[in-house]
Amino acid sequence: MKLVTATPSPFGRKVKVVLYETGLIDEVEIELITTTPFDTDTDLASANPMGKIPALIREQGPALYDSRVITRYLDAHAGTELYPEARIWDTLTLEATADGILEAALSMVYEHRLRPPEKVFDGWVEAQWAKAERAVTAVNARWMSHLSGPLDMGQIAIACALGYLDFRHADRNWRKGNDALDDWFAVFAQRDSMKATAPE
Ligand SMILES: N[C@@H](CCC(=O)N[C@@H](CS)C(=O)NCC(=O)O)C(=O)O
Repeated sequence: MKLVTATPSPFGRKVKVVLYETGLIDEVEIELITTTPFDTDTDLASANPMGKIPALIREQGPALYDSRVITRYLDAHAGTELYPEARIWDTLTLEATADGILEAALSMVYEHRLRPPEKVFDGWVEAQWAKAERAVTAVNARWMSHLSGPLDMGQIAIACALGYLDFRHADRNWRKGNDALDDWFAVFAQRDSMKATAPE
């Protein structure tokens, strides 16, 4: 199998963390590419018509995307329990919350990086940050007991989302007022899978 991704991609990081946590890391070749909505990598586009990373190219069957499909596939392939049946709806909702944080945080980056400076819409950037901030506050208020339970995909996704906020939006200081989540992340970030996949 081949994973098409980029080192700074937080969606790609979720998949790489799963590869480490499931022990599949040596079964998957990792191809690093650069792609943007204005300059889509052609190999990537033939795997994922949306031109987004990550994509997982398999020996048989169509390429898989997006990251949530790939992580669920890898969990099933490895026979692990990152999507435990007993708490599946909580796990999926927490994963969706993390992906929502990432979508908002990434669109803030794109607004500055991809638009001509005179067309950057500060109101849009602030509205996206409001979404991310609300979600982080909600996780701190409502999800700490889930985060403290056995490892699952909700935890991995939230850790990758917080890592991305540190990487791209450190000045926004998501930790302010979210002490429990800050403490949890400090421990989770020490996992080998997280250290091996830190964005550069
Ligand atoms: N929902 C997708 C989001 C993937 C995504 O937005 N990836 C970004 C990089 S982190 C990308 O490929 N951007 C290029 C583009 O949108 O053309 C997933 O979970 O895989």
